[in-house]
Amino acid sequence: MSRGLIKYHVPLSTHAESGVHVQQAIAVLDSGVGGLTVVREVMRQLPREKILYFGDTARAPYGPRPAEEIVRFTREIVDYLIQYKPKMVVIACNTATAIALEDIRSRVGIPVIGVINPGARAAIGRTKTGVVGVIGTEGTINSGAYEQALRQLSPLVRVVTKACPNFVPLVEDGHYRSQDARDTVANDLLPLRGFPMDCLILGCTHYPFLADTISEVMGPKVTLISSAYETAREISTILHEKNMLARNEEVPVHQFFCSGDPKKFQVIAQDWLGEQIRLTPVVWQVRRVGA
Ligand code: I24
Ligand code: DGL
Repeated sequence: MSRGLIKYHVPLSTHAESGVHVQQAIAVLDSGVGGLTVVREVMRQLPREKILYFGDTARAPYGPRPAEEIVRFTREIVDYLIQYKPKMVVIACNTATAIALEDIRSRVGIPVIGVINPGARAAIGRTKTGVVGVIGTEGTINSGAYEQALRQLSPLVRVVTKACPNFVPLVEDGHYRSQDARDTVANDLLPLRGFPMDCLILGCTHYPFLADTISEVMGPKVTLISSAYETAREISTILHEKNMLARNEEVPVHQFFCSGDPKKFQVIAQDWLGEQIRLTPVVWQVRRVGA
């Protein structure tokens, strides 16, 4: 009797009732469109994985916001994405990682990855002088999260940090190849140039777009480290360790959510990812205090 049951047993899946296996996705979130750099790297390194992406474009940028808001916004996004039963959450925004990673980790029962540790690990693996530079938004730099991550990996490392609040607007205005961009970058990185650093972590989703200019200013001895590549490697390692890598033959259908103008999001995402995307606009239910 039990043998028959085993023979016709339907394997458990997230949608066991229907008997149809639905692939569990990797949930990726960001303050806006910058996290698409991580998405593109995951699509390249892990082409079988289904991605759910949330860009909080209505409330970006997060960089200048108080920590309390960033924690609250990140919780809201994770609560939204968790409905889709993802297998992992990736916080692709450096500012949200710096401020909310531990909070989110303590609240969900699936692996949560940020963009700070992967970049920090790459820098520690590469530095010979033991001096590592970090640039990011005000939120990221003021949190001290990079120093903490780097020191945990290598207690004697010397860390030099600098907030560069002018860089995100340069990229978003599309003027990141202009003379104005070169002048701004040269001026804002001036305080870093006296240090014997040989690695500089681009601790913000947008800075890779300024990489050529940053490299020109810092000189050929400084290796730039961007987190998108390193984070996708980390996702791959963790999914492999937990035996959770996707095994499907067919190409996954990704899904994108954004809280702001869906047309603007779609234009940037399709341009950057080089393919058509399925987009769902999200309207937050805002409850005003006293209303
Ligand atoms: N790049 C970014 N953000 C923008 C932009 C850009 N506009 C042009 N480009 N706008 O980030 C942010 C504000 N928008 C977001 C959408 O909703 C409305 C508000 C850079 C990361 C992109 C992955 C230039 C641009 C582009 C496509 C690819 C790359 C890029 F249009 F730099
Ligand atoms: N995504 C943010 C980060 O990586 C940059 C844009 C913002 O300030 O929201 O820190």
